[in-house]
Amino acid sequence: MLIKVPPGWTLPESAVTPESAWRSRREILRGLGFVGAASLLPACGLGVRGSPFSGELPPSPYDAYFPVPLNERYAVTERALTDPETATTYNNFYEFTTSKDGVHLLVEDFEVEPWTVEIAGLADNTGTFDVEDLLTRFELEERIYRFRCVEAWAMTVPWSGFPLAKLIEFAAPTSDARYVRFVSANDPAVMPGVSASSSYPWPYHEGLTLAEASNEMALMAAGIYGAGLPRQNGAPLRLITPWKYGYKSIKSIVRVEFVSEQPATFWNTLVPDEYGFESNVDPDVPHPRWSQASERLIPDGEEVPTMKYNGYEEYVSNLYR
Ligand SMILES: Nc1nc2c(c(=O)[nH]1)N[C@H]1C(S)=C(S)[C@@H](COP(=O)(O)O)O[C@H]1N2
Ligand SMILES: [Mo]
Repeated sequence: MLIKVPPGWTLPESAVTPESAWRSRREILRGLGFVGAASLLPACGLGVRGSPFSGELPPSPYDAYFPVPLNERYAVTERALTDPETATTYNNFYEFTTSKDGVHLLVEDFEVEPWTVEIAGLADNTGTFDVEDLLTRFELEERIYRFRCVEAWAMTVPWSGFPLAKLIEFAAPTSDARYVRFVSANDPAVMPGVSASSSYPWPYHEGLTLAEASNEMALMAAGIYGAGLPRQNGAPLRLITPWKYGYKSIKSIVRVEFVSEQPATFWNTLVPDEYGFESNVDPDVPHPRWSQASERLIPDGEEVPTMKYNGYEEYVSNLYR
């Protein structure tokens, strides 16, 4: 069970108790037509049951780890959850295809079990770890986060996983480590997009400062909607940095490396004028080709104002003073 921590921003009166938070969330889920029998169990103790949904997701070898308790500190109250079908069929995963609605149709041969993650570089506890070792080593929790793609669409998703800070603590970086570099799987034999975009700087790679990576918001996600992460969403383990544009949230991670210099990143290498290293969500900094002042909630297309740091200013602004 998770320890209850006061929410980081003011919640409406109706959402301040575990029961009411759980109930209102169930109502959202029921409104979307996917409340199953499991969700009718009462909220237990201080925690809240994790997302009850799993029926419409493709089976995952990691389903047995989920659902996990919802951590209410990370609720989203001003907008509804995105339905799971949208979140699992409208994807950016260029290793497969640049067509968002085609990714989920191309992942069939992508094997995500067994899977190892290499912890490397400037740290005391480097090595190759089975992903199941990580999923049992760190307490898993569910968090509902806004997710904002640089292309100006947004969704709201219940991710399950563990804070990246826990993995960093486990890795024990040395005092020379100032950045964390992440690398995705890259297997052209089962990823048709790699050869189709052969001039791209594969493997997909990303980076954060060590301070950003240690921030409580940075989540290593292995589940979605109370089930194992579908391959199109970056199984078995991907990063979620919800205050940054979606391309920082690297999928299907095989390597986490502690380094002293700012690492190159996939999109910054490809189009340096359009995609920086930091990439924080900011309504006042337009993309060179479009405004970032508003965003489109998928699938309905409702336009809402973009929030600075995607609404997570209170958690992350101390990183940028
Ligand atoms: N390895 C890898 N990770 C990636 C991408 C990618 O193409 N390859 N796309 C990024 C982008 S642009 C976005 S918006 C999100 C999309 O995540 P989703 O499909 O789970 O919504 O994944 C990010 N992580
Ligand atoms: Mo994106």
